[in-house]
Amino acid sequence: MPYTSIKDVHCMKLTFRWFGQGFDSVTLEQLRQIPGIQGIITTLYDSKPGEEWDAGAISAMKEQAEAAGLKVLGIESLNTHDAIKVGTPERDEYIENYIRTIGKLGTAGIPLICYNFMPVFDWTRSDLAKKRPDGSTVLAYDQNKIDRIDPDTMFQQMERNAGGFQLPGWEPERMSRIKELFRLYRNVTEETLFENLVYFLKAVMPACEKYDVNMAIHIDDPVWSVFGLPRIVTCKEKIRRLLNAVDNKRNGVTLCTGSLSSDPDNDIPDIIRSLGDRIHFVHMRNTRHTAPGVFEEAAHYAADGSLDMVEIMQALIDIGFEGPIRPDHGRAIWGEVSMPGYGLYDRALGSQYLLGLYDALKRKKEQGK
Ligand code: DNO
Repeated sequence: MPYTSIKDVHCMKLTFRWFGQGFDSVTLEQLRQIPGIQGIITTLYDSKPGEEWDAGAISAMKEQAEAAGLKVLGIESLNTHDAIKVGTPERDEYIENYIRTIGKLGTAGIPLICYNFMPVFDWTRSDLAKKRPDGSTVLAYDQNKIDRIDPDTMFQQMERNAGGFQLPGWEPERMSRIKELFRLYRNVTEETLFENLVYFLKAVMPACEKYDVNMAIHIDDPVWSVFGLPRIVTCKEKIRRLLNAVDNKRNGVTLCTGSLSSDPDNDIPDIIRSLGDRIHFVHMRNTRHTAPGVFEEAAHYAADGSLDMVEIMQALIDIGFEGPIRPDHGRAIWGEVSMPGYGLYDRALGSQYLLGLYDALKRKKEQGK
């Protein structure tokens, strides 16, 4: 039988998150050597939520990636200002900045924006380096621990344990105003947060259409209220409600398997099939569940955690997903020092497992099996 190349089988685009020079312990040159990588997902890490991005900085970011042989396939994150989430009168000014940034990203040919709409905090963990029996460490969440501390203490703990790296979504200047932020969100219920998100999305959709940019909201992490703050992107019904409220294909989702899996009742393959072409970006990782509200991250390999990674990949193939996908948080292994969750080694291992699943399942599908 003649040798047939599997090259053309890849259409889902393998990417890696990269925080930018000076912020990331991993280099573009290292990323480029990962088999199958097509591009990076990056950001202007020192920009502040609400700020309009500079066109020159966007081009420099692109040129730097391209010089290393990689494309910028998306932004993670372009954060929304608290005024937009709370719905204060200044929100329109910040939305205008966001719209202008969308225009600049679209003009630069960057087609995707991943963002979240969680009040005060981005993702939350109770432990940034939980030791496993094999000596590796992982990010972990234990609701019992969270219940015993206040937000200020949690931030201080996270900062102390981050190994000198600035954690994504945990900007020190915002965290120093934690009490003020909590006051700001005092009257924000799930319903007002949802309405403010719809208001924001309706305002940015025309720019997304004009400049061919997809908005992909990240799943809340974890998918329940932490410190009494509302959460609205948590399960199939709530995501569908959001997509229907702004029924434009540009309004889509970052399907994050790890965040969704914080609630084992979320049937991820079913959610993927239900969202279909409104999934613009995928974060793939595996988690291990020990008790309700208690989980830790695992290697991408299915048997290392609780998620059926094979079925999840099958669902992505079934909906014909061809967008960017990235291995999400890895374990810290082999003595690597990096931003918690974002070392090179374990994400590189995980990425090859994901490509293996993809190639095998895709070929089977094409052969009608
Ligand atoms: C954590 C990430 C999040 C994500 C944001 C998107 O590792 O998945 O920080 O980038 O929620 O805005």
